Amino acid sequence: MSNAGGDGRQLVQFQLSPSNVLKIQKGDITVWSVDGSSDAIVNPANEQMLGGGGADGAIHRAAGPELRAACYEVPEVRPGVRCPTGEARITLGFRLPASHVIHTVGPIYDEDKNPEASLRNAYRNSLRVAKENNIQYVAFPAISCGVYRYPFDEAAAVAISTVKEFADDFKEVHFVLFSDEIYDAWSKKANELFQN
Ligand code: AR6
Repeated sequence: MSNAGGDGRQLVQFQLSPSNVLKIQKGDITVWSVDGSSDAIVNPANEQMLGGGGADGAIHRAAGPELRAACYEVPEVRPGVRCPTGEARITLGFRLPASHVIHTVGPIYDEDKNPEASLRNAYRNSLRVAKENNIQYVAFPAISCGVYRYPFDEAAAVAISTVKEFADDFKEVHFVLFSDEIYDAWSKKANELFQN
């Protein structure tokens, strides 16, 4: 682990494999980008995939109306559902600094029969879609930790352990977290999981 900020900036990083770094930072995912050509931010969307509140709303505002149009083109798997819970879809990033957006749907914590499995699927399928599209840098928010009310500590364990499975597949995976509380939960869990 290293605190790469060194100046009080909230950023910790872990070398997951010789080629892959995990970075946990506080920030706004809508301004995130590493190279603008093979980077993707993950959007914690809903099954309809046409925008909403929280990070989804912020991402759509920053990306411009082209993003909604691209989402609209994603075929429905059943009426009103473009991306079932736990699955992921990719579009371009349009006016965002990141080249792509991976839309995934996390579980509604109180309603999902197995929220842990659904959250793990959301992370796993986002990373699979990223890999299939030759994305080298991926940034996640804390999927389901807002409107969908997933407890932060439990979500951190699922998020970080799932990213670890893909240690060899990306140059960098980032978590870009909006609040101190979530940033603290993620950094604590990563310290636990990567302590050797
Ligand atoms: N950058 C990074 N994280 C953010 C940002 C941002 N700009 N804005 C919010 N967050 P949420 P969910 C954090 O509610 O729980 C939407 O209406 C936020 O503080 O965005 O998966 C969708 O359309 C929280 O920690 O997503 C769905 O209907 C985290 O992102 C539903 O909400 C996720 O909170 C999805 O709910």
